[in-house]
Amino acid sequence: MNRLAIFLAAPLLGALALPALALPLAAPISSTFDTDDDGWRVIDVFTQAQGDAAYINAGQDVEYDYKTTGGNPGGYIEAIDPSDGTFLFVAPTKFTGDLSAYQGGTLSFDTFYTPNDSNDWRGDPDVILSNGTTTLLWIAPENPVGTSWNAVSTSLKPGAGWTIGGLNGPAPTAADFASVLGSVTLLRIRGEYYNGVTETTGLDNVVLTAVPEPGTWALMAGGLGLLGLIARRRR
Ligand SMILES: [Ca+2]
Ligand SMILES: [Ca+2]
Ligand SMILES: [Ca+2]
Repeated sequence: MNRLAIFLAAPLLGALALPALALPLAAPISSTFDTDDDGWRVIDVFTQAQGDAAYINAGQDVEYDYKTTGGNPGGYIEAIDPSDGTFLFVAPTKFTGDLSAYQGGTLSFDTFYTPNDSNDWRGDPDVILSNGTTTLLWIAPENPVGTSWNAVSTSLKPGAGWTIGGLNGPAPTAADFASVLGSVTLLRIRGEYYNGVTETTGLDNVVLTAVPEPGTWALMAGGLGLLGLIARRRR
């Protein structure tokens, strides 16, 4: 292509590439508890059997507190262990439905519990994600350490430590993630961290983030390259 052709073609190609720069990347879904509890609930289940259907699906609502300060930053929610069963934070509906756009993305949240003993209770998953048929569980390699806010994060893809149906279940495939994320019916986050009816657990900054597909990056890079070419040619 000679220089004249590039000069003529570049603006056209640039215009075609511009939409790629704005390819819709699903916006993060988040609860920062800045103004209220954002529709979260806390449930207590009266069994500790890992992966048991009741453990995953059932539970009884218990009271918890919305705090306007002391979060990371601002407001957060906090629950006091209500029984010797397991208690969990239950996400509102915005964290359910078709979340396919978040496959391969990350789920992160901040938590603390007090008193803190990072070796104390490892019997419950940190995250439960289900479509009502297949349930994915994830537990961090270690419990949070210390009584101040801890950042916890996992990836929604194979190889990130998820299991199916129980903490000792098989590892999910990409197809399993696609199935669950296609119609999420529940997202629950761990509250139970300490053996005995002892702990107070806080939750803040729950964020579901999509990551661009490799193809998106390529298109963006291509678009940027064309814009650079146009800029050079116009000088
Ligand atoms: Ca907050
Ligand atoms: Ca408990
Ligand atoms: Ca406890």
